[in-house]
Amino acid sequence: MSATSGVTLYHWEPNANSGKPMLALFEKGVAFDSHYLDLLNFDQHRPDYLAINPAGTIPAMTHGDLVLTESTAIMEYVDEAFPGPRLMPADAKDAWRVRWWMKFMDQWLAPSFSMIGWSVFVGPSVRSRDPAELERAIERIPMPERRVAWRKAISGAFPPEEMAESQRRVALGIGYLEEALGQREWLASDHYSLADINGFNLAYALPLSQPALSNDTLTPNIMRWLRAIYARPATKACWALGRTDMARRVTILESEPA
Ligand SMILES: N[C@@H](CCC(=O)N[C@@H](CS)C(=O)NCC(=O)O)C(=O)O
Repeated sequence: MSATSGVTLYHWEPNANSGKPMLALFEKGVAFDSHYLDLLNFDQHRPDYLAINPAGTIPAMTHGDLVLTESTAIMEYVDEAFPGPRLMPADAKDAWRVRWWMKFMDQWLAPSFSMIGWSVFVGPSVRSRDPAELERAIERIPMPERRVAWRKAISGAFPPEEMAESQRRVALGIGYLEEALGQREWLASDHYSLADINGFNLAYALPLSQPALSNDTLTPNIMRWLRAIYARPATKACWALGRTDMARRVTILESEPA
């Protein structure tokens, strides 16, 4: 997509934190220059990207001279700065609910999904590489806490109690989502909103990653919601930018309800 909007998005796969501003831009119909960074190749720690985001994390977005970081804050900026369908409800109570869900997901639920993802996908994807080369890549990471996360992922040394706590939070989060989606069509209001975009980026692979907890029998409302978001043209366009097997996992949502 070529950008007449002056927006460049630096992103990895169309999921998790990268997927949030990607999907918001597609929903708003904002053309942007897509700059794919391969997280597994440590592209996010190379000097040309650190010149844009010195923290060395993805995503980042530039709009003219402005450099924006933090995926949820970028989504809110995109919604405010560009025309197109509003993704934050005008009604105060609905807007509060959108922000409640985004806070809950970003602070409490997403780190648990992330820990599980890093232990089952990111770590195993890079573990077979030359240890000296990996160590040099880790030394270049600007944020100490990200160095710790990479070391844990590579060694597979996520403490069992931390993994158990992450699994507990994911199970609880699934329960909250199912309950909310039993009350209304979308997560936070009667209209599709940033809360749905945020939630989809966490939960799209639940029927694959947590099949005993999330499926058509146990969580029919989550499954209805995931399939409805996946069917949106913006979601299809967004996920077409994925390059790895991880992005292909979303096609589980093409299955018919059981
Ligand atoms: N709170 C930030 C988190 C950004 C973040 O940590 N992104 C991860 C990918 S989802 C990352 O860049 N990891 C790269 C690394 O740790 O090397 C946001 O929401 O944008």
